[in-house]
This record gives sequence, structure tokens and C-alpha cells, in this order.
Amino acid sequence: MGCGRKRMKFDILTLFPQMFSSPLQESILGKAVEKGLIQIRTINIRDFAVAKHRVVDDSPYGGGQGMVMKVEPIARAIEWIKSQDPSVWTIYLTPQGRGLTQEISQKLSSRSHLVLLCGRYEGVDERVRELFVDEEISIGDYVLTGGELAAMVVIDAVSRLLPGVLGSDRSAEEDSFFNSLLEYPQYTRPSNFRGNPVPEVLLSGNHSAISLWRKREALKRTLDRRPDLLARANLSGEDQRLLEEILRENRTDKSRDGV
Ligand code: 9D3
Repeated sequence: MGCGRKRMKFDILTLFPQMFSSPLQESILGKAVEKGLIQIRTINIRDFAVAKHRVVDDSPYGGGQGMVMKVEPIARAIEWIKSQDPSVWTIYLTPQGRGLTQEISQKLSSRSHLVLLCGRYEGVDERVRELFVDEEISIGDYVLTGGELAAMVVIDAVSRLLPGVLGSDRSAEEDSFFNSLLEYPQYTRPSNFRGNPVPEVLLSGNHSAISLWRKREALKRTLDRRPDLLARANLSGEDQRLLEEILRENRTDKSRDGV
């Protein structure tokens, strides 16, 4: 059942632990928690602030807008985690981090224990980064209200790579096979929806024709939407032949359209 691998632990340091309850209890991640493949703890940074007012933020030295998360509560929280497990890897979710990729997710999935520090306000006191953070990660070039959703994205992307988290037939192997290409179009019943039929080849039962069609559609879609992926793709001889065919088609389409 445990598949011989110890469960991966995620500790989330946040001022909003409630944000994590439902997303991590639903669906595949929820099942992974139930199966004991992953363990997710939310830790309220405020619980490590000193009593009385339990202040976790303060105005920036030097002036300026907004508030900065104080170093002491975060330091105490991380030190408490490290006292239980010195091998933890601490990630700060920040727009200034390097963008999350599948490769980074894969590297992270080989760790046994991640701490995900979620920033709010204008971020954390710089000494948090210097003294306690191993890696800084962003999830993309858009502005969020805090690191919480980004932490959930990291947990999702990493967890699904762990053995046993996805269903048995759906594996990370399949990912790496098609990794460099976008996926082909999928259809299910009915075979005709309001005059919009499913491509005939998919109903033919001809498996080699189907697999060729899918490969071709994946290549077409990738060329159209993500040519950057194609440049990096490891295309087989057959893929390259198909791609040339598609490019030739596109050229003749264009000259016919007069574009
Ligand atoms: C006025 C401050 N902002 C200038 C654009 C800086 C800022 C700080 C903190 C903007 C957003 C945030 C909150 N975002 C995150 O904590 C965050 C994030 C994101 O906003 N985008 C992509 N990845 C991430 S990871 C954490």
C-alpha cells in the first residue's frame, strides 16, 4: 500500500490556513492524503507571534507603502519544523522567484519534506530569505494576492508525480512521452452533437490510423499554439515527417487563402 516509499510531507506556513482546507481535501490530492502518500500540515504563522497582540507584520524601515511580514514569527515557525526534521527544504512563494516548471516539480518530488512559506502584504523581511529560505518560486507572470494559491499549485504539481498518487494506468511516464507536445483533441459520446460530428477515424476501430491521427493533431496544435515547445521537442523521424507534411499543408492553405 505504501509502495515502499515514505510519505512526502508538506508544511505550509501561512496567515490564512483556512484557505487550504477544501482544495487539498478534494479529488486526487484528498485521496493521496487518505492513502498516506502525502501529508499536508498548515501552520499559522500567527501562532508563532508573541502573545498579547500576536503581531506578524510591521511598516517598512525607510518608509513606503504597505506592511512587511516580520522575521521573528517566521523564524520561530521554521526553527520549530527544523527541530523535528533538519532535512526540510524551504520554499518561499514570491513573484520574484524562478518560474515553476515541470522540471522543478520533478526535482522537488524527490525531497521528503517541503516547507512552503506564503507571503502576504509586501512580502517578508529580507532576512527571512537570507537565513531561512532555500529556494524562491513564482508560478507565473501575473499578480496574486498572496502566496497561498501558488503553494497549492506547487503541492498539486509535485504530488501527482509521486508513485501511487495518480491512478495506476495514468502515470508520469505518459507525461514524459507527450511532455513536449500539446495533447490531441478528445471526444466522447455522442458521436454527433447538434450536427458536430466526432472525427470519423476515431470511430473506425483502426488503431494505427487513430494513433497516427492523434500524433498529427498534437503536432498541429503545438505548432499553432506553442511553437516554442516544438523547438525543444525530441521528435522521432515519423514526427518530423508528419510535421513537414503539416507545414506543407499550412503553406498551401495560406496561398489558397491569399494571406
Ligand atoms: C505592490 C506590491 N506588488 C508589486 C507588483 C508586489 C507583490 C507582492 C506580493 C505582488 C503580489 C504579491 C503577492 N503574490 C505572491 O505572493 C506570489 C505570486 C504572484 O503574485 N504571482 C505569481 N507567483 C506568485 S508566488 C507568490
